[in-house]
Amino acid sequence: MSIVIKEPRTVVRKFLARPQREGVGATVRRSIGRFELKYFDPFLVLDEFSVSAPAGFPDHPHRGFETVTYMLQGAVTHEDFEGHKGTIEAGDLQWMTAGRGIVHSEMPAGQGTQKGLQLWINLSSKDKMIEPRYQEITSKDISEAAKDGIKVRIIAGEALGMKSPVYTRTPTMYLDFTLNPGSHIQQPIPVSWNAFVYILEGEGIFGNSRSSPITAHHLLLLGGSGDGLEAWNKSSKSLRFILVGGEPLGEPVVQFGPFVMNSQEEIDQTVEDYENCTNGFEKARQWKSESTTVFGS
Ligand code: FJE
Ligand code: FE
Repeated sequence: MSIVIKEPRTVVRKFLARPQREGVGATVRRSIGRFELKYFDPFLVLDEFSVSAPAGFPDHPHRGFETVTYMLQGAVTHEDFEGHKGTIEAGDLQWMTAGRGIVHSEMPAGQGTQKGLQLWINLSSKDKMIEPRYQEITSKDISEAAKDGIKVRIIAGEALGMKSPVYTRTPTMYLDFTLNPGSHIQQPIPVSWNAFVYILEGEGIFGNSRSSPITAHHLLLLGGSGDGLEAWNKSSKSLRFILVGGEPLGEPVVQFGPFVMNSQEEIDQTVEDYENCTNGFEKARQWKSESTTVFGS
């Protein structure tokens, strides 16, 4: 392999994400955002979600961060208070910058179980009140590279010489790796960034080739220095995991549910804005999603 990592990162903490209830009747395996790991700067939440109709995530607001939804199986329809509506299917991505305010619903679109990952990325104080924006990328437009038994889908950032078209306001990398049995990767990560691995399928060895294999639904925090990740698939099945990294913001975080600001005053203001439908929440006044109209009381 041509890329050489001088100082591979090691696994410093490991968490198993167990299923818990979220939204209305939905199940999430929450790794980042749970009590023991409230924040991993700039990441607020990582949920591996599983939802079947009529369960879902009906009308709710967001302010101050981005949500990144990456579908693994089935489809989810989202609908927002500005009339933006769309369905993302397996392999598709929705990168939503909530900024000053979004109110939306996220509901299953197909039969059976819909599965995916939702990552919440914090915005810096200067970006918290920006205009909301969507970047929606269908599976066929996600850059993919393959080499030596490794396949990587580049959701954000760069790998194996390929780049993602996604613009990340908080500098972020997000890679979906599949390693065939016997393969090995070396992936550069900026030294000053926080980075983690979340395993989706199979079992892998991370950081040190002599360490024990780690299985699906585990989150691994990678050591705070080092210039990359080394990982091995020494098993007989394929290994799939995501590698996510981001530049820490180093700012105070005050969270109240789906509102994430820098101070309690800003949270109080946000609650007021949401209640009064002001400062970005104007269109929340009359709005109700079609999905709620169908399923709701
Ligand atoms: C929620 C605020 C929220 N994990 N994974 C409060 F934003 C949500 C929420 C989600 C969510 C949605 C999808 Cl599609 C996937 C998710 C949280 O919408 F459930 C609560 N309680
Ligand atoms: Fe949401």
